[in-house]
Amino acid sequence: MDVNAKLDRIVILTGAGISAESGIDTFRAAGGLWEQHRVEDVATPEGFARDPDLVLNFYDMRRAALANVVPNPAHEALARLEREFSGDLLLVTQNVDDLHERGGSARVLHMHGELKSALCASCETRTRWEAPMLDRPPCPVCRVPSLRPDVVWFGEMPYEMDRIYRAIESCDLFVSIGTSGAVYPAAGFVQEARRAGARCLELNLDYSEGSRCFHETRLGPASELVPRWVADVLGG
Ligand code: BV8
Repeated sequence: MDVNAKLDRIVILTGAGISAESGIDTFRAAGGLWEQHRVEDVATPEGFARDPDLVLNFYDMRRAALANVVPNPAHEALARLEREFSGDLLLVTQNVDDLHERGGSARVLHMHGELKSALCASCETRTRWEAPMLDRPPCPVCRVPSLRPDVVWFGEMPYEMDRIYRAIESCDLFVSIGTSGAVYPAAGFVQEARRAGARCLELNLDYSEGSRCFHETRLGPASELVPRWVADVLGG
């Protein structure tokens, strides 16, 4: 099937794999983030309540590490698609890094939040944030020292789910890039897209848990597959 046939609306979902070649650890690769820390300890509200210093330090380290990495050609290709594609494009990322933005994408939906955002547990304000949180800085709005990473943990509701489902319901093409398909509700988006009649394309280094749901899976590094796919869409 020609996944790039007549295209008016594209929804893209990215995961840790699109940032892997920039040097950011994925979650489930050998030596990845979840090998160094149990998910339950660092990516759940219960883990945060149990040991806030461990969790704040885990995210402080990841936020600081952003200064040492740069976007790769896959991020830059999606920014080119945003600039040059004449139809509707929604870029949804599960990633909490800022590489899509630094690669030139202006409209990015971070469904799992962002390292460079702080959420106040007292007044629920979300604030752009670059500094550590381990030293309990006061919330810029209510001044209470109750900031947490503005990141969606397991058991918490991802952001803008209604907007995402509306876009999936009406898209011609759903493209998944660099994700294992291990975490819901993101892992279920491809089923929603198929139900809505969209063509579904997967660009990934390996087969994922959702590969059987895609019309086409292309295996390889994102820095090669994504620029080639974008050139095909824009040239087509
Ligand atoms: C929720 C932020 C509902 C934190 C993350 C069924 C339905 C709904 C929910 C559930 C369900 N079953 C279970 C649940 C609960 C749970 C869940 O899914 N659990 C799993 C373990 C089964 N889901 C949740 O809790 C979610 N919330 O459902 O709320 C609700 C309802 C009512 C009331 C309240 C709530 C919230 C989940 C969000 C968790 N937060 N991240 C942080 O970053 O620290 S999850 C994290 O892992 C990522 O954000 C991502 O979403 C997920 C998967 O990671 P990937 O990005 O895919 O990375 P991974 O390492 O796994 O894979 C990398 C891939 O890249 C690989 O395939 C690899 O081959 C590829 N790759 C590597 N290199 C390259 C490459 N590809 C291309 N090029 C390369 N170079």
